[in-house]
Amino acid sequence: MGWSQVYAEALSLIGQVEPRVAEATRQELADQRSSLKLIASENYASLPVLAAMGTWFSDKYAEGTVGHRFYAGCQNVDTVESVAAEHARALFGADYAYAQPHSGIDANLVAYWSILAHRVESPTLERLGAKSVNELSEGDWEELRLTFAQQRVMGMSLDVGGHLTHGFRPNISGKMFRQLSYGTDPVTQLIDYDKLLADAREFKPLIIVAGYSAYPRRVNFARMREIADAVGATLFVDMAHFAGLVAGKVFTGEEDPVPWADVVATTTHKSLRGPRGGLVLAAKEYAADVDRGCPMVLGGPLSHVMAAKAVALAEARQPAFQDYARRVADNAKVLAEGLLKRGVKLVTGGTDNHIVLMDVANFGITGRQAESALLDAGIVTNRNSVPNDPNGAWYTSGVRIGTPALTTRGFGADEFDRVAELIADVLKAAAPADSPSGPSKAKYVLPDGLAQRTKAAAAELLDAHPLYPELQL
Ligand code: DSN
Repeated sequence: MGWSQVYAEALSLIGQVEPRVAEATRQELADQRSSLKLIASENYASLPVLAAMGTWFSDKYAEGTVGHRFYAGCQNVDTVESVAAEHARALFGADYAYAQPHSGIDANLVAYWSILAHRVESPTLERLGAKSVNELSEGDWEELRLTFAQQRVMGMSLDVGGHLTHGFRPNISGKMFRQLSYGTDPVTQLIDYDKLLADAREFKPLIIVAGYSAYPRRVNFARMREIADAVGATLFVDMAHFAGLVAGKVFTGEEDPVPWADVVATTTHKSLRGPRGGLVLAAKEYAADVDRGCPMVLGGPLSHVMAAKAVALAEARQPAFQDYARRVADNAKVLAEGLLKRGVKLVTGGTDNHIVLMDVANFGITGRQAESALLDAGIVTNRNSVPNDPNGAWYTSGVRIGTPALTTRGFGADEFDRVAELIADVLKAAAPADSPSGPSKAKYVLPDGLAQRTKAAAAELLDAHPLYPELQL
């Protein structure tokens, strides 16, 4: 029985219970097949990874850790969690790996609470001669809670590509910590490490967070380590976006966060090309506290997803993954150069990771209009603010794109140059629609036929690189 029959049978079974879900699942495949997926944080997991997620492991509770569960009968969950952690340790050269986080935000919460436990809770318990928080008097507990609330974190500014979970108010990290952002140089738009060090000396953070979700450049983690050491901070790296480039040995030496950071968190579904989920890597001193992630901040582990993480991490240890990661970075450069030569302005003037951040203001449209016009033309992206964005975080002046997904489909330099041409043509032709109060910031107009012509051109590229060719669905 081939993959087609397996999935056809599965969809038929689903359809017998809820046809709308079966139909939406089929349609999602059709939509993903027929559009240029350029969302920098998305990818296509392999069929073995997808298959590993759809099993009866979903039915098992397994709170606790390998060999130390709060439920009986977890021997098979122990196997998949151990295998996932074993692959993660080997792939990234980490002392310790924790495969339970359900998402990137969850992984970051595990990281924060492991650091708070290690740096704040443990010394307090030791000072008071207590073995656990349950032994503290009401007064000591209250004092410890207030001490948690006084801790400080420094993270990259949202305006220049940081992430909400790096201490910003809409996320719980901003409510847990006092936060100070670090930014980029106004001219080069690159991280200003000297200013970061000077600010860190003043602010004295417990934690410095390195990592980004919309910064198209590499980070020098050795320099981040020096800065953290200079102020006594723990270095936490959120590599959710670029984990695939670390796994694939594109980022090595000072650009590989794992040897420099105390704790590293990631998602598994972006450039790493695994199932939707999270992972935490830690230096030995933090391992025991990371292990307390469930039930500290996580619900029971999703064992079916841990099984899929194990499969994806095994794939990422194959030589072919290093080739993939190199192509992701090479393709991003081609995409950036293709856009630049066609008059599209890019934040930082280019890229050296998998992200390209376009500033569309000079076309007289907002990021939101650009995102919608591109979608109309079969190109899926997401709008994103650019440094000092006059249009704010909702309309924005930027559009973020990336190469991981289309590289998985087999796109190379020629295809990405053509993609750049299609994008540039749409951006140049798009214009704000009129609204009763003047030019709209959301609605746009495109010349007749352009969206259809772009879709047809995209279809030529996509048809030459089919998605899941094994599936005749
Ligand atoms: N949603 C992820 C991204 O698109 O970068 C980050 O949370």
